[in-house]
Amino acid sequence: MFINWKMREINLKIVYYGPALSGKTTNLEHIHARTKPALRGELISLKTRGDRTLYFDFMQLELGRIKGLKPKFNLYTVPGQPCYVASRRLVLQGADAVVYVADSQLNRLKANIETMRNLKSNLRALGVNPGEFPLILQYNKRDLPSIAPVALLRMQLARDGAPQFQSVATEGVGVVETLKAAINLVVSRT
Ligand SMILES: Nc1nc2c(ncn2[C@@H]2O[C@H](COP(=O)(O)OP(=O)(O)OP(=O)(O)O)[C@@H](O)[C@H]2O)c(=O)[nH]1
Ligand SMILES: [Mg+2]
Repeated sequence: MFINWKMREINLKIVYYGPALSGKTTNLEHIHARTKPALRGELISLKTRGDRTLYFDFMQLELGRIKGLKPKFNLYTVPGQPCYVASRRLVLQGADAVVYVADSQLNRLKANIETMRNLKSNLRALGVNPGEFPLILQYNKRDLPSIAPVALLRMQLARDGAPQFQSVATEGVGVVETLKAAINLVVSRT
């Protein structure tokens, strides 16, 4: 969180985190396409040639007011590929909340668990207690055939009380609900 008193702006950071190809960038693309241009900035995507996130995606949303201040939500995605572990930590720095985008496919269960472990270790390295950090879970790709039951994903990934959503990011299902929950969580702690 960063407050610019001169501009009366409050900057809040929400990071979409998760394994490679889970749908993080797709979430931001949908949010960008659905938000009025007056309320949002450009979607900045730094991609590899194969359309994979190289460093991060970024967009800014302006919504409502908090205590007389204008909130600016800075949305980021991390690159999910294992080789970009250092970039994930950099992007995570200063986050006010994380949306964990899990890939529901059974053959990605291990990758989901590993990336959750990586998130927790990165939070600890940044001096944050993962047990108290605002976390929202999104179980994505619910349209695909070989997916894990939500109960299994919940058992492996979730923490008691963390908001959870099922989604099909390519169709925009569950995307806005997830973002709203993240915004609510961040605002309630501001
Ligand atoms: N069937 C299906 N495909 C999806 C869904 N969400 C995303 N995809 C597809 O999954 C692929 C990866 O999506 P991205 O949004 O680029 O994934 P990412 O998490 O940003 O990947 P990295 O940047 O490599 O970490 C793309 O081909 C998407 O179209 C979904 O809900 N259902
Ligand atoms: Mg991406």
